[in-house]
Amino acid sequence: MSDDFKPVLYLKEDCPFCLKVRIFVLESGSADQVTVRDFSEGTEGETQVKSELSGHLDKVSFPAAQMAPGSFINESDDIIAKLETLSGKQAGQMAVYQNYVNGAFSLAMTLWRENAALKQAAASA
Ligand SMILES: N[C@@H](CCC(=O)N[C@@H](CS)C(=O)NCC(=O)O)C(=O)O
Repeated sequence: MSDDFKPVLYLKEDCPFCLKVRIFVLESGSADQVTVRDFSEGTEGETQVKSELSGHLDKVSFPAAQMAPGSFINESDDIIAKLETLSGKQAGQMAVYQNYVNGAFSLAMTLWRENAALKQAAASA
């Protein structure tokens, strides 16, 4: 493995799961230990990232990460666990991260589940 390799994070704009990873990276002070590939929905950047990841993940979702050359993972919590090891910092000790996960992120998940249930009820009415 090249000594120069930095884990690559594939982060979509406006994705609440990606924001968890962004906050972890910033609050842990590990921004210089990773390379971030940012893109927005519907852009050429998204097409490129998806084709780059498609052969490496069963199902492409974001955030995704290449933690070592050729070793790809997704699932935000799995990525954060790897970044905890890399940075030596614990998400549980981070005030901004915890504030986001327990506040806006949790609310977004609740609203998403309620919306999905309402759509399902409306479709079967
Ligand atoms: N359980 C996953 C959920 C990730 C997820 O649903 N990400 C959305 C974006 S917010 C996604 O990848 N959607 C498909 C896409 O954008 O192509 C995680 O924690 O990483």
